[in-house]
Amino acid sequence: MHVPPITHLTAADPQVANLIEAEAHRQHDKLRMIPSENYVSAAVLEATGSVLTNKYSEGYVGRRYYEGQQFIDPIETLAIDRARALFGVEHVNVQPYSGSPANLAVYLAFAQPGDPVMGMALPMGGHLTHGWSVSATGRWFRPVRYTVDRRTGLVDFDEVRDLARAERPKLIFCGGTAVPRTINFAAFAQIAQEVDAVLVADIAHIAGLVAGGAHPSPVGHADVITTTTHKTLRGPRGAMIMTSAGRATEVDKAVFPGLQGGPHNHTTAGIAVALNEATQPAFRRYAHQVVTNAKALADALTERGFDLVTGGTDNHLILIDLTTKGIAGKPAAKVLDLGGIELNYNTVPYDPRKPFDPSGLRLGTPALTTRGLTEEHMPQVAEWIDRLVVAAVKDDQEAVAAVAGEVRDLLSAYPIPGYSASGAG
Ligand code: DSN
Repeated sequence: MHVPPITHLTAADPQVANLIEAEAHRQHDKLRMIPSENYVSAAVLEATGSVLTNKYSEGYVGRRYYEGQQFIDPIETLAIDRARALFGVEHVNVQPYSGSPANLAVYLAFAQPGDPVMGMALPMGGHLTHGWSVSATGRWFRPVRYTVDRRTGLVDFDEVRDLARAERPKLIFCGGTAVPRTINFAAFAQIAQEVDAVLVADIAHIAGLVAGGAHPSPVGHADVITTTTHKTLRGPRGAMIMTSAGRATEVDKAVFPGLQGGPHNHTTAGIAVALNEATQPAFRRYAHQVVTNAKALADALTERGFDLVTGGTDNHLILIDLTTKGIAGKPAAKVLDLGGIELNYNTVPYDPRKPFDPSGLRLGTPALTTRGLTEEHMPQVAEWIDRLVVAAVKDDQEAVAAVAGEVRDLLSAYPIPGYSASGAG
């Protein structure tokens, strides 16, 4: 059952309550390997589900448009101060509703409609908001897209430099959603300086690794850093923009009143709690374990003949090209889910297939590491993935059910916040 029990909701709206209970159960029984997902702590859950959701607070600390901010201002101040200390930055805006609005605010702050803006192409591992055509950022600005090297799968800085010199983008985004390797912030910064562009490091995926010292920090290289708060950072669904004192006003004005109304105060409190958790030695160990697990899993998958984009990983994320396995990403992902392993189908660089039916799988270790799994478990996880991909090719439903049972058995020893298998609150 859900922990804490959702008794009021069960009485008031059993339909919604039952769906939440079912989702909590699902999150307990599945090996959750979508690399952008995690389990927040019980403390973050409580902050997010609190009365703070009742309050409007347009404006910033000490400068609000509504009364009654006696407790909201200190909460937002705590979140800001904790983020500043954790990441070592001068200014933080904790109000963006999520990653896409955070990135949009950066466009609003530092570019004009029609300006050239540069980012990694979505099929190469970038994000929609880095100028992809279906996003407002690709429609209202003039996107310039860099790729990755066809052979290595890595960013080709000669290409980035040549494009930047030719197109003179106002913004250069680095980071993405399917980047399995360390981001070379210094190399991007050198190019951005040369063409007088604002360098934006989108560290949504790796923020927890940066905070925990398991990935180099963009601070000192990027002019602006955006991140969601709910991926490796293990907070509630939200976002932050970090920058220098000199760019603070432009960023803050872009978030409010430029794009948003009242901040989600319950989220701000959850972010503050998560940031405090991220300063603890246990979080540092967690961040390093995420990477250790991902590397161990990448090795075990490679031994089983899986073709990994870039040949492995430096962070929390692995991108598999399934072409050699004789199955596309989507049907494989669906069977893996039935077999207890939740991940997502994904394009791989230079994918000959369509984005809605691509060649790859994207998976990662943030959530299973939160549960307590270590590198010793990764050969078993690779074996399950292998069996499920074979089962998908052969349409072997018995094999799928067998793996799902084994996954459940293992996970029963690794509790999650928010759910109790025994029913004990
Ligand atoms: N949806 C996020 C991810 O899965 O990477 C990016 O926005």
